[in-house]
Amino acid sequence: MLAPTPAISAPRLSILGLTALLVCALPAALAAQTPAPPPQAVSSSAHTPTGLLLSDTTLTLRVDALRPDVLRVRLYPTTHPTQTPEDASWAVLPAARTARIPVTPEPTGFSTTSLRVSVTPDLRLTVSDLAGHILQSDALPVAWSPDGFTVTKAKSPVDHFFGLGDKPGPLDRTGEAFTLWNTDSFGWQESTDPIYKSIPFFLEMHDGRTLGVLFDNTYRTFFDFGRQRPDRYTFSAPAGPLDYYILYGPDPKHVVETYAWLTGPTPLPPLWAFGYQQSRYSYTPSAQVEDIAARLRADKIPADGIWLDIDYQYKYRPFTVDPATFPDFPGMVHTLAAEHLHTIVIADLHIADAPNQHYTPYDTGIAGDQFVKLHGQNYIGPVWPGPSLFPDFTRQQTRTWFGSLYKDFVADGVSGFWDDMNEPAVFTYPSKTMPNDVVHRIDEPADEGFAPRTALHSEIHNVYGMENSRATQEGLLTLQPNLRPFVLTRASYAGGQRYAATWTGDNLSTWNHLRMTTPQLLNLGLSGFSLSGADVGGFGGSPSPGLLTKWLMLAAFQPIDRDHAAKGTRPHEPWVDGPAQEDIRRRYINERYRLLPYLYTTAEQTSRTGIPILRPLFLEAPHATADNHPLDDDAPGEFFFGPSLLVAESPLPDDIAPYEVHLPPGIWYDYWTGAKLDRRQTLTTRDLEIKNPTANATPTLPPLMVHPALADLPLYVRAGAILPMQPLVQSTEEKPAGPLTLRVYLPAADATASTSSNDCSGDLYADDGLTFNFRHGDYLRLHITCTVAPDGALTVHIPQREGTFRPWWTQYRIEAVGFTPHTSKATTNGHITALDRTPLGWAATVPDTTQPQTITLQ
Ligand code: NBV
Repeated sequence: MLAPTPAISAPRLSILGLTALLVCALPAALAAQTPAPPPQAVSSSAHTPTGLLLSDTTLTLRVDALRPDVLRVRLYPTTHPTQTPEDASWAVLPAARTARIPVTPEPTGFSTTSLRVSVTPDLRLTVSDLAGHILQSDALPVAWSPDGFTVTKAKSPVDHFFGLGDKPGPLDRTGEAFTLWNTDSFGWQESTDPIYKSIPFFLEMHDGRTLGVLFDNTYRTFFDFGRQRPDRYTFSAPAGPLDYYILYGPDPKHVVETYAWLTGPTPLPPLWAFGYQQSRYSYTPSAQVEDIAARLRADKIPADGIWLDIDYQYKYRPFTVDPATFPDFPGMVHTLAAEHLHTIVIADLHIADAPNQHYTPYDTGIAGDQFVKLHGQNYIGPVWPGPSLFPDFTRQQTRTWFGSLYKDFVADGVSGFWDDMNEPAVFTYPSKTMPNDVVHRIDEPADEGFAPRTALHSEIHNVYGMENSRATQEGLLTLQPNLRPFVLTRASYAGGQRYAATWTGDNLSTWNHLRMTTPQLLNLGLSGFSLSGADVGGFGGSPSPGLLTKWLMLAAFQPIDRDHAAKGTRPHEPWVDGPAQEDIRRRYINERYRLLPYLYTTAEQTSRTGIPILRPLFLEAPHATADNHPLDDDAPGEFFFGPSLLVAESPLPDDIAPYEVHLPPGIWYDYWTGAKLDRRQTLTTRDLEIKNPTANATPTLPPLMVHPALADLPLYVRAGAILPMQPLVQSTEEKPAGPLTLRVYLPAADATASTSSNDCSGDLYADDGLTFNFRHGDYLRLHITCTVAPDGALTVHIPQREGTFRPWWTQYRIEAVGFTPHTSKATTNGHITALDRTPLGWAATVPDTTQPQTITLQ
């Protein structure tokens, strides 16, 4: 790890409760920097109503409780007792950043109703829960020098780390070190670091208790989770604020929810964003785009979007269309729309340096002085259009101008926008970005806390891409206030999930890259970015038929499902390898479309709670192992798609050998066959082991062994889940023909089952899929529950609807999996219907009365 030169730990003397602190012996370097105060002049009032504030001659520590389970820690040079650094953030929402609660003072710190904080005389911080478990503690005082600072925390051998966005490598980041500096990284590999995004948020899981840390510093930062020393972890920066937030669980899901409280959740995108997306660098001319659309429809590959990459533009100039290759651009967009396909276009941020050429982005940008500067002039760097200028996105005014550039595309009917190259990538080597001394201006809304000032690129670099996507989103909201924008960004920072979806950049067509998508998308979800995907089939290189098929299968269960490929690679569309491969690929895309009500319901929950769509096993089952290690460490190919569906890809997808599937304890069903798997014994045995390590009454259940064929992807559903599903459509704009299915996976009916096995419920959310009308009540939400009687009868309760939205269905089809009928009849509101046999179980179709309904299958 390239840590900043550290290491001055000024000896300090302070005890909470004392109002006067002694002046320390300052190391020469720091003493030279800091004006020496008169002896005994520095004082601290230690306790504050919301935390503590401790100063000595060199440093001031401030800890505030934002909520009982959220702390903010700041440390800064003591230049003047009342002088505090700028209290500002691009990541943290103003309301969360400024939230405070009263705390209870304690001799060495304070407590809240969840946490106890204590500080040693040398300003080392320890955070415990109220039962006395140490959750986090500084192993060393902060090392602070003119070259930066390092925070060093104690790490135990059973600590596990997650987060930091889509950095390559395993899901569990223990033993690794990372640099955060947004970097264009074509063809990155497992060991490549940094890549495109900087999300300085991580979760630390220790013996079943989870904490989150957001280190809100936009400079090039460093994280070491035990690589240098297995008993320590560190985070550091060369400059900028030492400002971090501690989020306590103990449940990891609670930490993720709290992170959404702090930085905002991923908003609900338009429904079409969950459809299959077809992309390529580049479909051109427009006739080829129309051919692709026609083939998708002819081959009955459900799809919702076609993406245009940089070649549709005139001379690669953003916000232009090449009239030679796209002579009737609006006409083409309308042709696609008639096929229920959305057009999504790339619009990079770099503005061609093209004076006197009627290039509006340049002309208006120059007129409004919208670009970043170097040595007093507009900075010009080479990118796709040649010499280019770079908008000054940390100015609200510049974002407004940039956002207005989308006007013509919006008028043409373009639905979504793709912000690429926004690290920012510049064709200058070796930095691949603009110089660190480029000058940005900060002029942000007052509640974000920034004083209007200039800032060097070294401070702004990591937020530049996020602010670009913010400009895009804000622009679209201004142009179409009631339409949900869809923006895809490559670079971002913590909190960037508020503005855009993301993808993992330029991956490669290799089996290893397919494998890496799982930990990447899981860590992105844990880091706030729920709406994410990886280029399906791999961007660089040409996938073999089997690899492309597997990739399309897996991506059907990822939040964004976009097939994309680089120039010069072989075609990637689902039909390219003949009917046998295409059939498999279509089958999985079809399944995604059948599951859209489940996916959309999950996404809507994400937009309120921050719990991601794609979830590691430990998020749903944090105590699935005897020693509380995350089950994911045993099952690297597995993940939850929403709350109830578990995808079990092979840990080595190119290997045709059998592999182990580790299911969290409980009853599970095979999604494809409806077969029931009882894994409850695992919990019982492990419980016994924890309580009495010598007890060995029942052997622990071994993992399942599976050996799927190329066309099979093992999927499991937890007992008690209700999956809302719909008839197959070719696009999300098509009205499904038939009932809404509520597929009920029967819970255990026996008394010995654990409570979670007995829980039987599911959610359903629907709205118009496009507008913000849901904010005014125009949505439908149901929390459906079910029970199994001792005689095996299944009763499903559909409660009173929430919201005014009238959905497409008029009937429910209750499909019971794991159910044995006695009379083969269903009763609802006094009406009796016959059950019919389905491939997975038994079903009854009943009208949706729009009123509360109780349906009993027996
Ligand atoms: O715009 C072209 C590509 C794009 O297809 C890809 O998805 C981006 O990650 N872009 C990078 C620029 C050039 C890549 C070689």
